[in-house]
Amino acid sequence: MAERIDGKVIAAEVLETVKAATEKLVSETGVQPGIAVVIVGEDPASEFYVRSKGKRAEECGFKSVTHRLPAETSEDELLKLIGELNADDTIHGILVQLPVPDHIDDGKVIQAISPDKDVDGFSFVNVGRLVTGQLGSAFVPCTPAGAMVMIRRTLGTGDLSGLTAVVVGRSNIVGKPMANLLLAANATVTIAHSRTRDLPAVCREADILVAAVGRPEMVKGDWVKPGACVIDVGINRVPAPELEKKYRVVGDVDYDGAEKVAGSITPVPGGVGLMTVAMLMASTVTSAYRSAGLEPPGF
Ligand code: NAP
Ligand code: LUD
Repeated sequence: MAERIDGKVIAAEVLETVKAATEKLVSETGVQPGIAVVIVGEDPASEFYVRSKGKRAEECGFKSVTHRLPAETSEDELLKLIGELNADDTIHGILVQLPVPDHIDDGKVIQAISPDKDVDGFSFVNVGRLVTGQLGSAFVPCTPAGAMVMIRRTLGTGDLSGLTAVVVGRSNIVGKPMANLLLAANATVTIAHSRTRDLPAVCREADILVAAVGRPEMVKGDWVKPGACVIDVGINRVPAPELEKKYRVVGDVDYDGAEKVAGSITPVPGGVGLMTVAMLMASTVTSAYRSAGLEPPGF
């Protein structure tokens, strides 16, 4: 049976480091890290994630501001708010929760955030830094950054030389940055997607298998190489009439099948999702250290 990689435990460790770094920054410079999270519209899942970000930020000792805007907000209004947050010295991290309503161009919104405050790591500057291997100055997207922390803790090393990694999914927020991080760690990386031929065979090659597809329990146990480290990024709500809330959350991996074959595996819920929120706090305290001209802690 595979080792279960516990997102709760690892996220709590990251958050402890953030808290200690915040206390140090405040006592040495008087600067309190500040984060602004913007949500447009009322998607219940986004609302849940944003609430959790606000809670964790307060626990870390940050100034935490959540801007809740109605679904009818115009693109110009949103861009104006971002301009104000860019100019606000008490805010070190800005995040616009995605997706935004269709009438707003998310690309425009993402690029409007100052790269120095882009704790999501979605701006061209931060993507460029990641792709060119300048990890010391990049903000890295929180979900793949969190997945890397889990991989490092599980395999006991940040050097993945000689290991084969397969990332299923090529989105800009998960798949591509994940592949770049694995490459920077010296893994031999394959990116698979909906046009990949014989996906099960490609997955079976992976010492590290990352699923970021958005299809409930698609990756089966017999797609997993014996002993592999399996990272399930998927968050899918599937109908569950027997439950009061009428749905349950499952990943992109068939956990019961995969845990019989894998060496280690992340659960859903309780896995990568918790790391996403913890790494957002890590990036925000990092941003505050940089703005104060100090060397941030490593995560
Ligand atoms: P996305 O933008 O929809 O991208 C999905 C990717 O999967 C695409 O590259 C797509 O290929 C590929 N794909 C779809 N069907 C496939 C199939 N049958 N076989 C092979 N590849 C297939 O999704 P995303 O934003 O990356 O998110 C992926 C999952 O992670 C979702 O469940 C999402 O909810 C979850 N997520 C979780 C967190 C977290 O914190 N845990 C954060 C972000 C996202 P093409 O490019 O060819 O279309
Ligand atoms: N937009 C994200 N949109 C969606 N899971 C998250 C997320 C927490 N700009 C921007 O926060 O990084 C982002 N930046 N994302 N996501 C997904 C994505 C964004 C996903 C899961 C969780 C944030 C989370 O807390 C828990 C878990 O996996 O245990 C609970 C899962 C549940 O729904 O019960």
